[in-house]
Amino acid sequence: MIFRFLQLSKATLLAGFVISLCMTPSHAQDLKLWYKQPSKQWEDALPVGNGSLAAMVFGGVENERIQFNEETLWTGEPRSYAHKGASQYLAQIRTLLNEGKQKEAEELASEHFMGVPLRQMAYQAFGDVHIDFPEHRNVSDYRRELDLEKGIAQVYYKNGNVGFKREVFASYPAKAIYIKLTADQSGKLNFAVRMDAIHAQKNITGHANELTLQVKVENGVLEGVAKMKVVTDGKVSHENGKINVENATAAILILSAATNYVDYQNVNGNAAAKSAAILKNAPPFDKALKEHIADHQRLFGRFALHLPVKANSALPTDERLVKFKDNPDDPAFLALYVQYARYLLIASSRPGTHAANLQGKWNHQLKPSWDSKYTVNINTEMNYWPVEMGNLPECHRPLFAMIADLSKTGAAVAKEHYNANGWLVHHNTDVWRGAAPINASNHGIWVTGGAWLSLHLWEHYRFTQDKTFLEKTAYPLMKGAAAFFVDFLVKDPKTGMLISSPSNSPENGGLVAGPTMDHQIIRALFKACIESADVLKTDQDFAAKLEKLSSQIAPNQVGKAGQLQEWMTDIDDTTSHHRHVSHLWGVYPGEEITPEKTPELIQAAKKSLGFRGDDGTGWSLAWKINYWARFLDGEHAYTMIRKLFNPIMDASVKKGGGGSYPNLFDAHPPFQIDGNFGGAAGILELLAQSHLGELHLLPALPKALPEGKVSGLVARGAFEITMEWKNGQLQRVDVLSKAGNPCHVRYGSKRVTFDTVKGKHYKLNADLQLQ
Ligand code: FUC
Repeated sequence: MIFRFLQLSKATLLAGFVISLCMTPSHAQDLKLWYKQPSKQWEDALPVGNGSLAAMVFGGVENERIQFNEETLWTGEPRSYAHKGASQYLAQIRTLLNEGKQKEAEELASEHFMGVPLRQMAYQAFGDVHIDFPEHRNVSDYRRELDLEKGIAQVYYKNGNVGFKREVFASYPAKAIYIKLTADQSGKLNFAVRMDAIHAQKNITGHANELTLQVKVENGVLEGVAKMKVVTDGKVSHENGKINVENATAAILILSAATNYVDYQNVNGNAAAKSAAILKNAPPFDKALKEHIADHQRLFGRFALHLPVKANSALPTDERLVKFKDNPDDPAFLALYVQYARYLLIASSRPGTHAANLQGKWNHQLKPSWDSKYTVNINTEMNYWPVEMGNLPECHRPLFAMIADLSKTGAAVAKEHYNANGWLVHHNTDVWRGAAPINASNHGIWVTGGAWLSLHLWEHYRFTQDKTFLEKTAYPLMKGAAAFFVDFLVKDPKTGMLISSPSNSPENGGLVAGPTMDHQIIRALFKACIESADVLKTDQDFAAKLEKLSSQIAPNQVGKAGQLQEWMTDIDDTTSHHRHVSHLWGVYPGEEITPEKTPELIQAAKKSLGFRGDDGTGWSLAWKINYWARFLDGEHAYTMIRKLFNPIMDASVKKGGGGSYPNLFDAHPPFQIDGNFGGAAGILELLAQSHLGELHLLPALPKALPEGKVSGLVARGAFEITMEWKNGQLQRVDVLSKAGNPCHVRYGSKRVTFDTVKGKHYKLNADLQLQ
């Protein structure tokens, strides 16, 4: 059957095209990733996303591949991972640890204390859109790019003397992915489009101008339906699940995808109906594009970072990345990296969607590394490190929704495993909100995942000063997380201090009593609850109880090598280069160890980090940037940034340290998105820090960034900073007070304090004098 769709005006289509094709790559400060060749591997392709849908655009010439995901397609089914009766073994495990019998404790825990099943479930690839252009064999002027400001991936080239353009975006308002194909000469666009998937259970059908892909996961109850509609001025025919378009000037493909997942307890959704409704309601391209750009810019445009453009800044992104290794004189590249992280947050974590997982939402495999789930002993939290400073507070919300779910599943685990009130999460979770210990007792029994996550609620309050949020959302969840530790903390027979046992210093040293990191996190959570109770004028008794317990928790200790001890006993291996440096949590993201307040502990923390060395996986490098920023050592932080930008051009190389792929995705290796976010947060920490109640401007500016300008950078207390620096010196700063709090500003040894009125700007000169 043949259809003709004549809704598109050729004149309009051609007008936009010519302008874009003339764009040259000379606008080096443009916030674009761009390349002169198509992707050779997945890690070259360019990501788009609207929070729930994600896609990777390869930009191939004869075959365009758009690999896509929908965030709720996971293996498994609703279940509680709690191990019935586990709490009967708690006392025995503790006793074995106290007696120094770690192996026996781990064995007992393996048998009776681990989650059921032992492993959590995996995030799944959904499908691929393939667009074939068999005539395109004589190609010149190729360019593909990702425009971070507009949120659009584009491909341009000429085939013979005809110019072709593709635009791809994932719209949050329309809930769909739009692909527009255009030729700059009338009727020259010919292609075939089809869908496919790597799932064993799949079904592809077509009808008129629509294609449907149904998939079902191998191990589990979830199924997905993706639909695509083709709208064109060309001739459309359908054969065997493939749509052919001939003699067109433009074509628009609209893609929707959905699953039967409703929430972690309910899988009774209707994937086909949801997917069809999205397509039915999808606005026409021009309207969708306009709404998409407006929606994207409302978030993206709040923050700007200008760092100088140098010779290498004009290069394509992959060449720029390679050049940076030996000649890092390309400050604008850091600005691009920060903005890319903001782009990726907007694309993977929007209100109403799930939190960004280990790969954000971008996954092309059925067995992705670590199942592309949520590892909460660093990785998931790191995803959200730049969200508040980067002025994207609403992108934090999916994490809060996940915490709310976990407070329920985690309460069952608190009861079943520890006979305790409140809730906790161990080191991982998945779409089913698993909270029990998984994988192995030597690292799966780690009790402070929920506590750390809860501190994100507190941070959101500190940055926004939103008291309603504190009262209704944050405090009840934080209180539940703290209540667990009121019951769980136990007296160490050797020191008489309260300790966290059994637990683990993430993935290092096995099951232990009293890892330093746990104590830092628990103290921070208690402090946050005490301060919240004070703000909300509530729960004074509970706050007093936390205050008392906090003072009894085992303190940070300095060991014989001058290091900050990772455990209760002084057994740190100073030759270990382990990727986790968990015991420095109190330096970042915590704040109990600071150069001013605890100089001895800062020295010890530096010693520990020195022993661990500068190498590591992607996220480990990113964490170290933040550590050095908090040590106020911009030079060392910059060394770590260079390492994070280490070019890894071939993604099949999985050995060696971390770095960045050609599409600037973080390489653990393999791809893990946490490093993108942690790295961006680290760069922002060089420009401003606000965790100690004052706006500390340019606290750790490296020599490599002597000048720049930032605007819309958010600080705790709800202040928005716009500032400029030159020759490594602050020139001027404008502080917007969003909540009317008193403002304390610090620059070097200068300090100033002034009262503010909500909504007013305060301008200060380089001497911090109000102008
Ligand atoms: C933790 C880390 C690994 C990896 C995984 C997802 O287990 O130790 O390096 O990042 O999470």
